Amino acid sequence: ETTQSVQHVDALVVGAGFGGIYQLYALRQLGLSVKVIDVAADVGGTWFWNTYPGAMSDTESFVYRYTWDKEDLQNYPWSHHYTRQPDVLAYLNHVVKRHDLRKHMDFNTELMAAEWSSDEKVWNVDVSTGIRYKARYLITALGLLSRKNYPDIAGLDSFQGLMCHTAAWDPSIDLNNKRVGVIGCGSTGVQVITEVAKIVKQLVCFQRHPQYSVPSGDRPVSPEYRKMVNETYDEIIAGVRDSAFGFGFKESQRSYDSFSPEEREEIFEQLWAKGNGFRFMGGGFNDIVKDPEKARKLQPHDYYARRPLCDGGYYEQFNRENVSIVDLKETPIKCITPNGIMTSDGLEHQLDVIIFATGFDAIDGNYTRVKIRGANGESLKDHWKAGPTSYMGTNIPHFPNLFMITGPQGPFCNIPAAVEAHVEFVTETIKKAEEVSTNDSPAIVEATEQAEADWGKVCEKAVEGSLFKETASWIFGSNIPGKPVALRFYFGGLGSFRAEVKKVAEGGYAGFKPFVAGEQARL
Ligand code: NA7
Repeated sequence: ETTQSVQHVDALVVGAGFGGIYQLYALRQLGLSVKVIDVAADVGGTWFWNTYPGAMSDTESFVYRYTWDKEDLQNYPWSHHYTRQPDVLAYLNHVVKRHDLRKHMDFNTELMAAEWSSDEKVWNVDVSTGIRYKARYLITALGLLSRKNYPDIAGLDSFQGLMCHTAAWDPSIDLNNKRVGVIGCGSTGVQVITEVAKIVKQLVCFQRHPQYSVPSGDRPVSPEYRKMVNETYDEIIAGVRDSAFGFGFKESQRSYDSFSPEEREEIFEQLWAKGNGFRFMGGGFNDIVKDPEKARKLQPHDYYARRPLCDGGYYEQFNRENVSIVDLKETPIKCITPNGIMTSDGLEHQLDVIIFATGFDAIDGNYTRVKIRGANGESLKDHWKAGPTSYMGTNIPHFPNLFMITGPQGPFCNIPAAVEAHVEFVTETIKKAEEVSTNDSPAIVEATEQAEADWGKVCEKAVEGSLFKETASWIFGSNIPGKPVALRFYFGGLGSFRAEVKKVAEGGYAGFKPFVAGEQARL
C-alpha cells in the first residue's frame, strides 16, 4: 500500500477504442491532463480483439469513422463499401498517430477499482500496474460489446481439440482442412461461417435461433462514388445526426399498406440489391439455399426485431457439401466431448476446432465486473441490481464526475455516431464544469435521482410499440443466464437523442445538481 505510486490527472479515460480515442482528443483540446488506460496491448477496443476471420463492420465505410477531422474525412482512403477489421484497426491507429495521442495512453493496464472520495473530490482509481490515479473526472469508454459470453456447456474442458471465442481470436489457429464447429449464428457467426466455409474440411454450424440476414452489398468503391461522398459529406453527416440509426440513409416514412403487392416487391428488390441489414429491416427473403432441409432450419421464425444482419454470401455457404446446420431447438447440445459436440439425438459431431461465436455480456457487463463505488458507498453493481439505468447514457446519480461513453440507455444506432454524441456532450459538460471550478470548490457534475428515473421513462416511451422488446437478445440482456432483462437503450433514434442532449446542455443542465453550490445560474 505505502509503496503504491500515486499520479494525479485531470481526467482518466478507460478504453482506447472509438470512444476513448475521441474523448482523449477532445479533453486535450480543453487543455486538461488526460491518461487513457486499456487492458489491451494496443489501441482499437473492439477492433483490437475481434480479429476472427471475416470480421467486418456492417455499417458502411463512409459513416463508420469520425466526423470531427474534416480533412481526414476527405482524404483517408477506404477501398470497399464496408471496412474489414484490419482496416478499421489501421484507421484508428492512423487517427492516434495523426493527433499524437499515443503518449497519453498506457496499455496492458486494467481498471481494478474506482472509488469516489467525497473529501478529496477525486476518483481514486487503482489499475493493474500498481498505480493509483487520482482523477477529477473518470470517463469510461468500455465499449458496448466487450465482455465475452462463454457459455457454460457440460464437458467443455474435456475437448481435446482447439477452442476459441471470436472476440479473443488466436491468429495462430489454422482452420485449413479442419473439421470445425461454430456455436452461434448472430452477426459474428454469420461472418465467420461465410469466411471459413471455403477453407475448412467440414463446417458444422450450431444454431439456436435462425436470424434474418440480407446481402451486405459490399464491393469496391469507385472513384466517382468517393467523389460524390466527399462533395456531400456535410449533408451526409447532418443526415446521420438527424436520423434514427445513424447509418447514412434516411429511414422510411412510408407505410407498407400504402403500396400494392407489386410495388412492395419492387421496393424489397431495390433494398435487397442495395444491401445492408439496417437498411433492409422491414422484410426479407432467403430462398437461396437449395437443400430444403437446410433451408427449413435457416428460416427465421421470430419477429424481424433483433439486430439486423447482413453478409457477403452467408446462405450460399450452405449449398456446399462440407457445410451443415444443426438446429439446436430440435437437437440441443448435450455436452462437449473430447472429440467434439454431442447433441441430444446422440450424434457426436467430430471436430478439431470449436469456435464460440456466442456473443457478449453486453453493455453493463464490463461495468459490473469491476468495483466502481460512488459517493454513497454504493457500487455500480448494486445500483444496477434491477438493470442498468442512467441519465442519457452518460451520468448516474451518486457517481459524481463519472461519465460513460455509450453507457446503458444511450442511443441504439451506429456506434461511431453514438460515440460522437456522447463525447461531445461530456466534453461540453466538463468544459462548463471547469469554468465554474475553483481550487477551493472543484466542480461536481452529478445527475439527480429524479433525472435518472425520468430518463428511464423517456426510454420506456421510446420503445413502446416496438417489437425489439418482444424478442430475446443481448439488447435487453436476455442472452446471459441470470442477467436482469431490462431496457438497455434509448430507441428514440439518434436525431431525437441529440436534440434531448442539446436541450440539457443549452438549458442550464436540468437534471444535474448545481456544479458548484450556488453557481447554477452561471452555467
Ligand atoms: P450475438 O448477436 O449475441 O449472437 C450470439 C449467438 O450465439 C446467437 O446466435 C446465440 O443464440 C448463440 N449462443 C449464445 N449462447 C449459446 C449457447 N449456450 N448455445 C448455443 N448458442 C448460443 O453475438 P454476436 O457476437 O454475433 O454479435 C454481437 C454484436 O456484435 C452484434 O449485434 C453487432 O452489434 C456486433 P441465440 O440467438 O441467443 O439463440
